[in-house]
Amino acid sequence: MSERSEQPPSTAEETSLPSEGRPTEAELALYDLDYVPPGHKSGFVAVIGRPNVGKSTLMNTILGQKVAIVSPKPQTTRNRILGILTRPHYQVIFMDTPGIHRPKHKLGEYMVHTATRTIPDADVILFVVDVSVLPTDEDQMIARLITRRKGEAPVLLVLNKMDLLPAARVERHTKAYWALVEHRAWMMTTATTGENVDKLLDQIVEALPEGPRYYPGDQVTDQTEREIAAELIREQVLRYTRQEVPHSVAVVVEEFKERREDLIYVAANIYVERESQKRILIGANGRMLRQIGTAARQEIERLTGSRVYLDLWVKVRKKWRRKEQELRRMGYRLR
Ligand SMILES: Nc1nc2c(ncn2[C@@H]2O[C@H](COP(=O)(O)OP(=O)(O)O)[C@@H](O)[C@H]2O)c(=O)[nH]1
Ligand SMILES: [Mg+2]
Repeated sequence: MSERSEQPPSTAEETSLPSEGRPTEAELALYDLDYVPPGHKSGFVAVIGRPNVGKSTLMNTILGQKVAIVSPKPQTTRNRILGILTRPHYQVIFMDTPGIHRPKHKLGEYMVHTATRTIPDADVILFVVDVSVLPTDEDQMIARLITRRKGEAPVLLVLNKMDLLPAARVERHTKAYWALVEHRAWMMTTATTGENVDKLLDQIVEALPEGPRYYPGDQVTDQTEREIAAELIREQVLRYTRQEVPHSVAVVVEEFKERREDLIYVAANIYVERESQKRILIGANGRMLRQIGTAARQEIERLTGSRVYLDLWVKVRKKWRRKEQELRRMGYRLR
């Protein structure tokens, strides 16, 4: 915080004086796309890796807020999500991506395509792996994709989940990952606690080219409030359901509007592929849906800073993950 907050103005009148509470030069400059200090660095950082290694957690930790939802289930992230970090002398634009894997349906294909096409757009590639286990064939596949990339974007290797790596395996595992792909630098991190994440950020900024500020300083993501709300609902569905249900779920926010000054009305459909999944989601006497609804509402209230009325409906769309047209309706379109 600034010093101003330590010395509250003595009267209400003072607060309205133009000299009080005015942003400093440096603060103003953050929001001014045309003002770029000499040596300003910026660029797009593709966060790639196989499912569940901690890509979204890492981005959220760096940004200091939840921009992408996270869950212990693989394939949580479905779209490319921007996370923007603006500081006086740099702007890092993270592109969080779905995990690269061997797709089994149209949704999977869409996800892998979304992830791989960030590679040529990137100024820096963050290749995130789970260092607590040895490289898998998916890691190898991603390493090949990176090696074959066109252009010069440097690769930073992130050995995440260091907290789960037993000391006796440190050498063997790190060597295996170092050998996987040519990289400019590497860092061992624990994304959940933030261990070494600041050092990784230094490496990222170091690797960025000089460039303009692409987004205003107060913009943290490219998702709309509606899209984030839909994701927060899906996050709770992932949290409370098991087995095949999580992957069969899509959430679409149909309405998002301020009913009163202090109340936002949100209506959303949760789509599943089968009647049996719908029954699971609703639960005995509607208990499951209430649980999901309450938790999601609290998350949306945190996001908006307002009270929220959440109206949730569960609907069946047979095999939506396999149909192009249905994917588009659920909001999964290449952008
Ligand atoms: N122990 C541990 N768990 C982590 C770490 N980073 C992420 N996770 C967990 O791994 C799971 C997958 O994380 P997520 O960010 O969704 O992975 P993504 O699929 O690569 O985006 C979640 O349960 C996270 O809490 C870490 O450094 N250590
Ligand atoms: Mg993710």
